[in-house]
Order: sequence, then C-alpha cells, then structure tokens
Amino acid sequence: MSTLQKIAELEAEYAKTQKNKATNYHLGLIKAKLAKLRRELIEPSGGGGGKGGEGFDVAKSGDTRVGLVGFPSVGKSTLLTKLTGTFSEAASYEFTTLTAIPGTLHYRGARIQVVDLPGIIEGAKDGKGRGRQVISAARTCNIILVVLDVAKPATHKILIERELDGFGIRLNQEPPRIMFRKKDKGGINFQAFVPQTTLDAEAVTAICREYKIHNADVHLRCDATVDQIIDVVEGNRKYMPAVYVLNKIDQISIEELDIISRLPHCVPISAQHGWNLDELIDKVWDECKMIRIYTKPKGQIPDYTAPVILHSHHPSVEDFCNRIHRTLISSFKYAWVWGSSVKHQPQRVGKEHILADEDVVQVVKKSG
Ligand SMILES: Nc1nc2c(ncn2[C@@H]2O[C@H](COP(=O)(O)OP(=O)(O)OP(=O)(O)O)[C@@H](O)[C@H]2O)c(=O)[nH]1
Ligand SMILES: [Mg+2]
Repeated sequence: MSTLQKIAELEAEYAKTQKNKATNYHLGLIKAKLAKLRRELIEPSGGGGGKGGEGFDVAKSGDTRVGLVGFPSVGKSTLLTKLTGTFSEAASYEFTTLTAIPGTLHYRGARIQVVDLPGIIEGAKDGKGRGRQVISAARTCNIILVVLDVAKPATHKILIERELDGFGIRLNQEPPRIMFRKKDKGGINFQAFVPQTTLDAEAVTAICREYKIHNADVHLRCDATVDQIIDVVEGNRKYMPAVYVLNKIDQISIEELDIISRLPHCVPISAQHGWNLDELIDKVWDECKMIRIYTKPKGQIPDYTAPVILHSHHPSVEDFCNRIHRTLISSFKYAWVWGSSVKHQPQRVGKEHILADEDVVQVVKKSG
C-alpha cells in the first residue's frame, strides 16, 4: 500500500471514530500515525516518490522575505508586479506562473524580497501539482501572504491553511508551551502545570510510544491538544506570521467590503488598481516585527541609508551583533547607543541592552 493510500485509510478511520473522552486515546494514536506518514511524504527517505521534493531555488536577498501563496488566478503575479516593479506574467488562465519569481520592494530603508509562487491546489501537501515545492519555498519566508479572491475568501482560506498545516507550517500561532526532552532512562515523566481538558499521562505516553520514545520529560504549561504534542515530538514545525490578502475588492460592493474588512489578519486590496497597498506593506512591516538599527562607525556619522533590520520587537544588542556577523559578539566589549532606548545620548550599554526602532549603535570591540 502506498503512503497516500495509508493516509487516506487513516483519515477515513479518524472521520468515522466518535470524538469523546473514551476515544481520545485512540484518536491521538491515529493522528500520530498520520503525522509520521505525512513526514515521509515531505522528506522521502531515499528511493521512490521523492521527485519534486526540492523547493525552488531562489537566492535569498534583502532583509525580509515575503511569500505569496494562493490558488491559481487570485492575483499573486499582479500583486508582485505592483509591489516591486518586477514583471511576473499575469493572465486570466490558471497556472500562469510556473516557478518562483522574486522581486524587491524598498521600504523605509529595508529591502523586502517578495516571492511570487505558482498557484497551489487542493491536495498539494500530498504531492499534487507543484504544491510540495511551493510550500517548501514558503517555509523559507519570514511571512506568508495568503492571497485570496474576495469572491470566495472563506472556503479558500480554510483549504490553503489545511495544505500548509499538512506541511508543518503553523500560521499566526505561538509555539505551544510544552517542554519535551528525550532521556536515556526513567520512563515518560508527565507533568501538567495547568489543568488539561483532553490530555493525560496515558495519552501522552501512547503518542510517545508510537514514536518509539520510552523515556522523556513532558511538561505542559498550556491546555495542550494532541496535535500540539505531536508537533513538539515531530519538532520541525514552523510558526509563521501570515496576512490574508483579500484581492479584487474592485469587484464587490462597499457593504460587502465593510463586512470582510473586520476579519482578523486581513487586508483588503485591489492589486490591479493598486488600492490599499500601503496598508498591506505596513501590515507586513508590523507582523514581521521589523526594527531599524543604524550603525555608526567610530568617528563617522551614522549610515541612515542602510539600516540593519532585526525581526523582533525587543531585540538585544547581541541580536544586533549576530545580524551583522556571527563572530562579532565574541569580540564585543560594550556599545554606545543613541536613540529612544537610552536615557543619555549616547549611553554605554552591554550586550543584553534592548534596542528600539531607529537607534544608532556603535560597537566597541575588545582590543587584541
Ligand atoms: N478585477 C480584478 N482583477 C484582478 C486583480 N488582480 C488581478 N486580477 C486579474 O486576475 C487574473 C489572474 O491574475 P494573476 O496575477 O495572473 O494571478 P496569479 O495568482 O498569479 O495566477 P497563477 O499564476 O495562475 O497562480 C488576471 O486576469 C488579472 O488581471 C484585481 O485587483 N481586480
Ligand atoms: Mg501568477
């Protein structure tokens, strides 16, 4: 039986099993088995079924990478062209774009790489179309713009999320507060620090056993689900911000626009007419937590044209150093900082100091 058939069979079994406390244990095991099979699909272990597994080769450039993901003909290529000026063919037929096409958007001194991806179809996660490549490319981005046709946003949104989810991408979710650590002996040490509605020691032990893990610490600091436990055990999940771009609003009424604009994480636009693109770019900036830090070489004025971009609302001086060069921190002595994060201008700080947007930093290295 092929992996896809096994997946279909388990999905059918899951669907027909009643969902209640008594079957929880059994359902958890089905989910773990499914997760293992899906992983085989994503990273085929040598031989058969591996073709098309690699993502598109797009040289990473710029400070932030934005991926455009969506069904065919929703307007991804039109959006890329409008945002970056890079031409990506747009046409009224489906699957116009067949490979990843990057463009660059310059905004507030940052270089934002926008990658137009081929349209994905339902079943992409199970190897249909170029879905696997599209989704692997999506994993390399800082943020995903899920582009939706405003005429059918809700159904498409769910389908796309399901495809990405099957590939280990979790949109707009925090990693679960679960500590999981494999050990050599001692069995499964299960501790729940908050009351659990669905999980208990027995269910967690069973999932671990499914993964042939017999000794581990599992500490739950959230009301965890089976899926979250599996995510932590699998370990290769990617938690990414996403914005739902509702395109083609030129096709709907003001009343309809008013309703859809209230959806969380959504930005309504018209790529063709260039409507509301500023709000979209601002949203990307916020969701990617982009902070600009200017460098000041000793005895020179700061370079305000090329900020170092950090992706954190609370970046430390150490994060800043690591962004410049991975060895810089080992020779770090202290830094002078000008800007809103310090009281005195300049102020001498250590590597733990938290920087703010548009601070100026001068690193002083140890001598010798
Ligand atoms: N009315 C309207 N049409 C749009 C808008 N944006 C794009 N289109 C049209 O929608 C069609 C598809 O646009 P594309 O940009 O090729 O869509 P795509 O998502 O890149 O499609 P694939 O590459 O096939 O996945 C084209 O005919 C565009 O002119 C918009 O804001 N409003
Ligand atoms: Mg396209």
